[in-house]
Amino acid sequence: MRFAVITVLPDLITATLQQGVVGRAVGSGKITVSLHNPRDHTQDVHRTVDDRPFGGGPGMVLKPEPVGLAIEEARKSLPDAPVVYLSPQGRQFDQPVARVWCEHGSLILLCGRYEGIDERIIDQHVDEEVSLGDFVISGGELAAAVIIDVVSRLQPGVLGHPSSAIEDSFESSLLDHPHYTRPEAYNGQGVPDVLRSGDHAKIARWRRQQSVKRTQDRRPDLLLEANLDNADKQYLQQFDGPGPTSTKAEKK
Ligand code: 9D3
Repeated sequence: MRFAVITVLPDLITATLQQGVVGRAVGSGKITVSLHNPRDHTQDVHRTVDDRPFGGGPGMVLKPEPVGLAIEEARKSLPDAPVVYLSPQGRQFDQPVARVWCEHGSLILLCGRYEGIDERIIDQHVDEEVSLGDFVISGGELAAAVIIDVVSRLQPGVLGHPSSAIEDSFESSLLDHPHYTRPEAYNGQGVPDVLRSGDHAKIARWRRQQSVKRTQDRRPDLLLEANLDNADKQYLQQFDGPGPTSTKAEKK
């Protein structure tokens, strides 16, 4: 997978590229990331990348020419990559979007700063606009780092164990089960007996039930997408309250 990132703050991306899973993916050549700074495409002594908005108002806007030149530079090495603009106005990024982007083989990630980028850049260069969610971050760089991480994890061989990629939350539409390690007692709290029983079928069943119950409690929206089997459904039934259609009055 090949990424190009257009950013006026490249240092916010480089930390991600040097550490952990993404760091190893870069080191082994499974992903490549090039950085393109609009400031390197300015002509004036101050290397100006921003200016005041037409129509007035607070804040600054990224100027179109340096951003456009940085995109064109990135395009030379990734001619077929869609240009993705990270912005609060985009549709929300999720695991299915990441899987589709994997198929492209390359991505150009465009990071905004200040109030945003001149709209003509979006009209002329941007294929997709995505947001991480309904909260405010100071620019697109941390969002681009998240996207590089998510998409890199989907590349063959990037995760140590192939089943890790499949078992990741949201691939199965179920939340993860709890995890425990040594010591056996921490601040007086023990570990569930089943995990020390050595009965691997029983452990697998317990973990599945924990996942299913947590998903029902915390993310019932995900449960609609999950493939629950009869054993899962039967397990959940014990937590059913007297629903509105099962009251004595309505049963008649
Ligand atoms: C005044 C209105 N704000 C827009 C909602 C101003 C504003 C806030 C944050 C303008 C730009 C930004 C910078 N944010 C991003 O570039 C960004 C972002 C985000 O803030 N939240 C979630 N996902 C993303 S992706 C890029």
